[in-house]
Amino acid sequence: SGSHDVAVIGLGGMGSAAARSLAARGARVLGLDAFGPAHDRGSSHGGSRIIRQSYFEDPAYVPLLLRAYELWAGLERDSGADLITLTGGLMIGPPESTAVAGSLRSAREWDLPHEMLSAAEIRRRFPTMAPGPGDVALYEERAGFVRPEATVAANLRLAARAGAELRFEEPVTSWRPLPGGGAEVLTASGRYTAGRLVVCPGAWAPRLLADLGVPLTVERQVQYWFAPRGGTAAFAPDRQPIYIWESADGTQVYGFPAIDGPDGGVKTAFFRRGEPCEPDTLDRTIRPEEVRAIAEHLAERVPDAPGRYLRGAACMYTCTPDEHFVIAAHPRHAGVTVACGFSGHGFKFVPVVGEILADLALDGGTALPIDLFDPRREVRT
Ligand code: PYC
Repeated sequence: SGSHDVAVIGLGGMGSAAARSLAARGARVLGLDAFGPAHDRGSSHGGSRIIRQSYFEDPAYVPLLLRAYELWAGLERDSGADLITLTGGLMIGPPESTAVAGSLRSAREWDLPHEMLSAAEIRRRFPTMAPGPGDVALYEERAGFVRPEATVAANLRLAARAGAELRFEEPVTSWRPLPGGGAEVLTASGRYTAGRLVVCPGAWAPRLLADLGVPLTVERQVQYWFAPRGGTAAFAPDRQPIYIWESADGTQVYGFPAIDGPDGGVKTAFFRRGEPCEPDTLDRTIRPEEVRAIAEHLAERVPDAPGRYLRGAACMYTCTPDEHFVIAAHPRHAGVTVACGFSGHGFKFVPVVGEILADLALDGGTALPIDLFDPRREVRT
């Protein structure tokens, strides 16, 4: 209804942050989502996401993380919500593993506070962890977790307070640039026009950004909660850090402390090992054999964590071939900005991605370094 300065397609982590940043800068924003506010149908649910700075994926993420930490504090201040908790974090594995060697590379390149721990030191300081003799860890005090649903809800509240029109249960069926500038968006029940478009479609990117030129694959990922053996006391957030643990074969498992009290259990999952899926037909049933597989894997590393299985939740990753994000002006359509392909490690960047998307949509560029996320890059697989 009426014309807006910017329409934002998708109000999950990235879209809600974009809507907030755009509205805060005075843009008349329309936000559209296929489901309700802070829903669990996409990739922004499950109660927790890891945040860390010594980024093993590539040192180029570090300046964005440093800015993200500032913005997380601002988002908490502006919303009054409790969104980020620093518990410390362990990146564990053989010294040459990506998790350890990559984290150390970023820590050194950016002079980030960190400690290298031997297996014996890991065991002494963090008694829940049972590293093998060949394991070491990079420990960083500034790692922790953020709250995805509360973050999306906070962004949406702040966006609405700044005047954004947010429409839910309204799936976008198509969009197109208009010949005279601006764009048209069609939904299941309406037609909208806006001067600019910001497309944050999550797992629906293969459909809504089909001509982006980046091959995206959507993966089913399961998050599991267990009641630890012996109770949650040893896993309390002031004792138990978040961890990403890489095995010699490259498998990564990650986990959180008991962040929701004695009955909430501890969350764990495999990182980057999902089966291909379609977002509209995602199998949300958790299979006994997958619960068994994670419990067995974890039992060898964090022996008391996989006590009694509590529940699981299916989620999705939208992956690029090199697992780096796509954040850019659309290479083929003026006035269209895109953010997708977060490849399972995007949520910690939510506030800085919102800032970048507002920069790109309103100013046509950003001072933050985003070359790694260019959809026209040569992708290494
Ligand atoms: O980005 O830290 C991360 C992460 C861990 C597991 C999934 N994503």
